[in-house]
Amino acid sequence: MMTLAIDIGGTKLAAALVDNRQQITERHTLPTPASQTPDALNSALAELIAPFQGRASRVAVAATGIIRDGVLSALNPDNLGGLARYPLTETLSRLTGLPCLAVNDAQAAAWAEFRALSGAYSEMVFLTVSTGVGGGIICQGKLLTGAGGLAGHIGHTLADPHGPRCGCGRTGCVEVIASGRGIAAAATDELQGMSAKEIFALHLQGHPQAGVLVRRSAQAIARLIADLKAVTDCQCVVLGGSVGLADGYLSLVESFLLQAPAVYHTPLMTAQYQHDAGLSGAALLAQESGL
Ligand code: ADP
Ligand code: BMX
Repeated sequence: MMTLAIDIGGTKLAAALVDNRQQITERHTLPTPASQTPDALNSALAELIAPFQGRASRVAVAATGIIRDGVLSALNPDNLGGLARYPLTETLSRLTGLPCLAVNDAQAAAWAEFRALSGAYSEMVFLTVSTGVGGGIICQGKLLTGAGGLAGHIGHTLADPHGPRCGCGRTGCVEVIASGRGIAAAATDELQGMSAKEIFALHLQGHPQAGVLVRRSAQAIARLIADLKAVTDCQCVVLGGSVGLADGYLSLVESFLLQAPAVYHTPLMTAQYQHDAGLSGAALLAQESGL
């Protein structure tokens, strides 16, 4: 049975066919529409899934934002604005004629990565450092989604009370400092206007100012991991997202984490599904739910 898996991120949209053995047979990506309106997302989704029409028997979506009863609401409207209550599963069922399951992108990725660890751990956290900073928490082998879908939104815990204001309405969240958007927003002088990808590439070439921005991000993530260790006593943390997977980022986070007392240390790993963790996790959850 084929699943049409869709990943809606703040920067890119991805769709793929996933079979029951989690093999991804085809993948298409599109930029997330810059015009943050329901109509723009409707059109982008229609374009994204067009090549897959009639080729799957269910749809599984991993999406940035809080997902409650198949409805998407942005926690940080700067990342995916204009979508106070976007009817995600209803829209995709209408477009495809198929049943649809939707889950937060980082929660979905956490499930895929937990399954990939084949029962080695029962307590783990997945962390995506991407357009935003998202998370998925596995507790006693179960994915936490919370009463209303908010569980795991660890990018919106405090990194710096004197930091910049976050799009979610709070001040100094981890996301506003460590995310791709946060890295780009803090750039000054010749780095101003560059994306996190460009800044990261310069950091790898030894650019000192770019290095400061990347280390500021990695340090905020390391502090977050120490907090998560204290809250969940997780046996490992898995890192994903394009910043999280970038060359050398995990080792930087590790070096900052090692500066904390040993009780806060936990093994760090890169996502086995790499950039496909959200797609794979949504497909797995749909399969396991018997949709
Ligand atoms: P999404 O948030 O849509 O899931 P990504 O995981 O690709 O998408 O994250 C997008 C962010 O990652 C952007 O801020 C982008 O500039 C940054 N980025 C993309 N590629 C890289 C890279 N190779 N190295 C560092 N940052 C990257
Ligand atoms: C934000 C929030 C989370 C999401 C995280 C990573 C919105 C729109 N999104 O904290 O739900 O999991 O970003 O999202 O409020 P990504 O787009 O970076 O993958």
